[in-house]
Amino acid sequence: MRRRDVMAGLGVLATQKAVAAPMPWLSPDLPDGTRAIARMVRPPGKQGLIQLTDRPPNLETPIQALNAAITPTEQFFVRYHHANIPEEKTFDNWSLEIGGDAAERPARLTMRQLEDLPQTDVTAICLCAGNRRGLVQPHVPGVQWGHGAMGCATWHGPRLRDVLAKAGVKPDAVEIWFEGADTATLPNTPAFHKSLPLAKAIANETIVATTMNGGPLPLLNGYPVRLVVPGWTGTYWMKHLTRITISRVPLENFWMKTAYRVPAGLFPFGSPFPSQDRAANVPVTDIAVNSLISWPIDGDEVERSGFKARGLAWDNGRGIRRVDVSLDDGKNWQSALLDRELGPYAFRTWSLDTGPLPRGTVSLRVRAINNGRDAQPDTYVTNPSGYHNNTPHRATVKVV
Ligand SMILES: Nc1nc2c(c(=O)[nH]1)N[C@H]1C(S)=C(S)[C@@H](COP(=O)(O)O)O[C@H]1N2
Ligand SMILES: [Mo]
Repeated sequence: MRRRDVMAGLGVLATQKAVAAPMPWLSPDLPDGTRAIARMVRPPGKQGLIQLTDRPPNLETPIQALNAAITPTEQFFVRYHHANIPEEKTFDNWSLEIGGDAAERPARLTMRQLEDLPQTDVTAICLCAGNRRGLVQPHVPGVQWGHGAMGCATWHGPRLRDVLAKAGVKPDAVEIWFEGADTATLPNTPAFHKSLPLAKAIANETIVATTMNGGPLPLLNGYPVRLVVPGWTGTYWMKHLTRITISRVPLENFWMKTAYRVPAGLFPFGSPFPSQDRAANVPVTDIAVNSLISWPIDGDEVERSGFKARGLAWDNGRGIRRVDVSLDDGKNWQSALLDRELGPYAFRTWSLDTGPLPRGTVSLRVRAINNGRDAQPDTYVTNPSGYHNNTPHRATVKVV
């Protein structure tokens, strides 16, 4: 697939445009400017996604597709920092290079060699730290995401630990650095390279994924292989992986030192990435506890006899303890029924039977608590880049 084809494909369903047009797939709370340019697109190999920017492509999953523990591959969101996305055929002779000053020896692994390592499956949420940024007040710069910069899939491949062992990790290794094949269009844009602390890199759950939901990775989700870092935000999940560096020193670049950071002590995750901590700010790491009402959505009409509200809850892998739902905009709360867990890093689906309802308007709200007793705050925890927006999701519906 050629990059130009991908770009052309992004416009296929560009029909709705006006702010006032009915767009049930677009969050009503996004800034007007975003609502004006957002459009439903169908890139090659994908189904309906909401395009927020086209170069680089940033496409979110409509809330209607976030109604199950596993997100369909065809509607899994897409996030890029650079517009030069390689074509599939670039990877025909792909291999993964491993080296660095804390590697015992350089190594190079073909797809076949990756597939010959012990394989594992992990069902995990890829969630952009900026998910719901478009809903924070006051607005902050960055992609104005609604609710759909997230998805959950079953990923398959070797553990990163076993991949690193092919090169050998010296005792003084501190970080593992990652590079992908996409590049910037302008020469001065810093390359999107990211790193992980050794502990998370060699953790059981961290894998080099060669498949997604049982099929090949779509080009836009990281073909031929991507990193999967369960429990941590999407920024570390390097796509189109080409090179791994086992390093004695921290990675110092724009994407580590300036972007994807939050004020120190603001979020309850401790210090899982000490080599990148500074007194004033620390890297985003864990996924914050959060939840979503998948159905009904804002503006829906529901029956007076009652209905079954449904949604998702998730966190960084400690597990969801409880989901509470309010039918009166946060005055009274009742516990939802939690469905079976698909593993600690997956979406947990929930439901609640409302029982009979008074005619008029009902404002639903949802909030989750995890096994670490982390709860969703009532008001957004302000931070400069609009990360970790986990205020309770709300849906206002009409009872008829
Ligand atoms: N090569 C590459 N990998 C990348 C990125 C990127 O821009 N280039 N973006 C990261 C970010 S910030 C996120 S949220 C996830 C999104 O993964 P997806 O596009 O498969 O949904 O990819 C991560 N991996
Ligand atoms: Mo992201």
